[in-house]
Amino acid sequence: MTLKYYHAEPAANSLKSMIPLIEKGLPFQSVYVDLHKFEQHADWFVAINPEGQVPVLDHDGVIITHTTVINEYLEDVFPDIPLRPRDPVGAARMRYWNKFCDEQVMNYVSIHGWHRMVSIIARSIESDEFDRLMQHIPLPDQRKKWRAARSGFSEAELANATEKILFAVDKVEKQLAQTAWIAGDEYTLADINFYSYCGMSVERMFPELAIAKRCPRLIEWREKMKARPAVARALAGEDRTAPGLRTWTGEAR
Ligand SMILES: N[C@@H](CCC(=O)N[C@@H](CS)C(=O)NCC(=O)O)C(=O)O
Repeated sequence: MTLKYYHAEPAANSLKSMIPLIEKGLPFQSVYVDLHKFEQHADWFVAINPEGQVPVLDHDGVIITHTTVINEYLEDVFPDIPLRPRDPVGAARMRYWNKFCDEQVMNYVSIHGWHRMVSIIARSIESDEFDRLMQHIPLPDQRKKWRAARSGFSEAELANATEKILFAVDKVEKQLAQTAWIAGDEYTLADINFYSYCGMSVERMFPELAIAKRCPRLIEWREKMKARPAVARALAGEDRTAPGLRTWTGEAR
């Protein structure tokens, strides 16, 4: 059996499926894809994932993409160390939170991350070269996002994203008043999901939101997450981001 995991820096999507691999004690080959060099759009990588995005799991030649799908696949194939409740109600609760993270959190944190990091990278590229790079991006929405990053996200888009993030942290804070972990009293993929997209970086990315004061339980939960050996190991992964641009990965290391 061989597992290969194609990923970028240990944050957001790349972190989200790396943690389960490590939690489950699965030996895997790590293949770093350098987003700073646009390797995700290179022919060799698009041949593996036609959508030109990381992460990707290759399990004995079977390619699985999209973190929530990868993580459920790992549960189905390697159930010995479970990160999904075995009872249907518990699993449904976990999936509810995964859906929330995927649809209501990921993209909004990402807009701020792109605004602070990808915009700077996108603007440092000459117009002709930028147009050439854009032609290699398979997903139309991703192409639009790269162009938006270069021209700049609007104040309204950024404010809307901040509002969504505040809603999310308040929702998680409220949940953590009732249960030890996000989807109940068990540590699950929902914790890994919210941590990777938002929990690990929200305080550092948005100091003006005074998260520690507003959401003390979230901070306590984040420390519990960071203290897990699997999470610590995943966070210690390679980071080729220029130190000044470490929007997501900075303080967690
Ligand atoms: N829904 C996908 C999102 C994957 C995604 O957005 N990956 C980002 C890295 S965090 C990426 O590959 N970005 C490169 C690009 O868009 O050019 C998942 O869950 O895996």
